[in-house]
Amino acid sequence: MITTALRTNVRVRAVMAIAMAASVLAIAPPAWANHPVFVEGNCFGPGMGDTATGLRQSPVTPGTCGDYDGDGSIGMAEDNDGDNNFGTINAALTAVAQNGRVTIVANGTYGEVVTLNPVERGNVTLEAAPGVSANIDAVVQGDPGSTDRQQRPGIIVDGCRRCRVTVRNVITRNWTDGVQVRGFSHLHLDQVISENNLNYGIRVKNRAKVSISNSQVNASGFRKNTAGAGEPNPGIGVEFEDYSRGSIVHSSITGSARAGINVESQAWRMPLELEDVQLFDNNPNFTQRRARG
Ligand SMILES: [Ca+2]
Ligand SMILES: [Ca+2]
Repeated sequence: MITTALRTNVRVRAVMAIAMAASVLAIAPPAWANHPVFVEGNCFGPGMGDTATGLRQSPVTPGTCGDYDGDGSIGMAEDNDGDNNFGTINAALTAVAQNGRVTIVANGTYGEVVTLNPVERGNVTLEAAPGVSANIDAVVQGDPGSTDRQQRPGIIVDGCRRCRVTVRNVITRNWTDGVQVRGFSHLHLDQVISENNLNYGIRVKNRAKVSISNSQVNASGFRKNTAGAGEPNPGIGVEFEDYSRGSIVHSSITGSARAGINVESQAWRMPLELEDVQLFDNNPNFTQRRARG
C-alpha cells in the first residue's frame, strides 16, 4: 500500500520532471541549419524549334523531368511541399539559412540570380552532384524574366570575414557577370564553367578572397540574343579589383573580348597567384594596374 508521503513524493517528482522538460524545451537551441538539402532538376517541354516550350512546370510524370523524389512536383511546387527537396536553388539556400550544403541532384536549368550571403561564421556550399549538369542561366526560353536577368550577375557571393562559401560543378551563363564576389567574402570555386557572360566571367571586388580551381572561363564579352550581339563592358575573363586577392590553379581562361585576367588593384602587393592556368585567345591574356588607393 502506497503511503500518503510516498504519493506526495511521486507527485513532486512528476511535477519536477514536467518542469525540467519544459525547461529543456525553453533553452533548446534552434535547429541548426547546417544540414544538407537537395535541389531537384527540371526539363524543357516537348516540341522542337519554334514549337518547343520552355521549362516544364508541375505536375510531371513522377520520377521524370528531374523529379528526384518522385512526387510529381518540380520547381516552385517542390519548394513549397515541406520536405528537404527543393525546386529552386535560392529556396534551398534559404532553407539552410545560408549555412549548409545545397546539392543539385538532377540535371536542370535555373533561371535565378543565385545569392550566397552567409553571416556570422556561416558556411555554405552549393554544388551539383558529379555528372549532373546544373546550368544557372539568365536566358530561359519562354520566360519573360530573361530580359531582366541578362542585366544582372548570375551568382552573387557577399559573405563575411569569418564565413566560407564553396561553389562547385555549376555552369553560369548569359549574365552581366557569371560570378560576382563582394565584400569580405571567402570563396572557393571548383569545376565552375562561366561562359558567354557579357561583362565579366568572374569579378572579384572589395576585399574578397577567391580561390579558383579546375574551372573554365570562356567567351566573356560574347553574348548574343534576340536584340543582337551584346556590347561588352568590358568583356574580361577574370578581374580582381580593389583589395581583393586570388589564387587560380588548373584552370582555363580563353576567348575573352578583353583581358583574360585583369588585376585592377589598390593593393600594393601582387594580389594574385597562378599555377597551371591556360590563358589563350584573350585580348590580351593578362593586364594589370596597381592603383594606390
Ligand atoms: Ca519532386
Ligand atoms: Ca520540396
